[in-house]
Amino acid sequence: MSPPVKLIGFFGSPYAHRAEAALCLKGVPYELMLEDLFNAKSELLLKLNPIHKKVPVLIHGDRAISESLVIAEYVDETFEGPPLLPSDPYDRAMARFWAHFIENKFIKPFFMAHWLEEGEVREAFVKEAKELLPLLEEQLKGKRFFGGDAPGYLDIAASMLAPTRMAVQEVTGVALINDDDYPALSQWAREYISNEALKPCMPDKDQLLAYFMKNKEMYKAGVKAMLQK
Ligand SMILES: N[C@@H](CCC(=O)N[C@@H](CS)C(=O)NCC(=O)O)C(=O)O
Repeated sequence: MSPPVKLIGFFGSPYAHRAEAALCLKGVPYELMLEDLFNAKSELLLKLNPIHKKVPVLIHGDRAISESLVIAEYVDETFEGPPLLPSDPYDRAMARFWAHFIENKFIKPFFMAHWLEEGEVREAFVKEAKELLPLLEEQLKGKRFFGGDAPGYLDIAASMLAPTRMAVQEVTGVALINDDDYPALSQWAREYISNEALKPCMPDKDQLLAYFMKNKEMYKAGVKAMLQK
C-alpha cells in the first residue's frame, strides 16, 4: 500500500494548484495542509523545504518533494492513473520545453503587465507578453488541451492562465487573453476550469476573486519591489 500523501499549500497559490492538479488528474487521494503565508510559515514547511521555504511541498510517506513542476513529474511517475506526460520521448521533451518556456520566459512579463501601474515599464511588459502569447496559442491549434483530448503536464504548467489569470483579469481590468485575440487560449481556460477530473481541486471562483481583490495592493507593491531588486 502506498504511504499517505499530503500537500502543503496555500489558497490562491497557482503553484500549489499545479501540485493539486497533478494529484487530481492521477486520482491520488491527498490531505491538503494550508499554510498561512501572510503570517508565520509553519515549522513543517521550513523543515521540509529549507532551501526555498515555499509551497507547494508534497509529502509522500517520509519523503518531501518541492517545486510544483518537479512534484507533477514525481506524481506522474509514482502513481497509477492516466499519464500526465506523453509516452513518446520527443513529445515529452516538447511538453517540458513549453513548460520551461511558461516558467522562465512567459509568466513574468504576463503578470507584470497585469499588476504594474500604467507607464513605460508596464508597456514594455505588455509588448513582450503580446509577442509571446501567439506562441502558446499556436500550441493549442486543433486541440482541446495542450496535452490533447485531456489535460496533462503542460496544462498543469499553464494552469495559472486559467483560474488565477481569470480572477486577476477581473480584479485588474487587464484582459490580454480574450476571445478575439486568443480564442484557443480563452476556450482552453474555460475547458480547464470546468474539467470534471480537476473539479475537486479547482479553487472556488468567488473565493479566488475575493482573495485577489483583498490583496490587490499587496500584489501591486510586490511586482514593483521585484523590479527594484
Ligand atoms: N518555483 C516554485 C514557486 C513556488 C512559490 O512561489 N510559492 C509561493 C506561493 S504562490 C510561496 O510559497 N511564497 C512564499 C515566499 O515567497 O516566501 C514552484 O514552482 O513551486
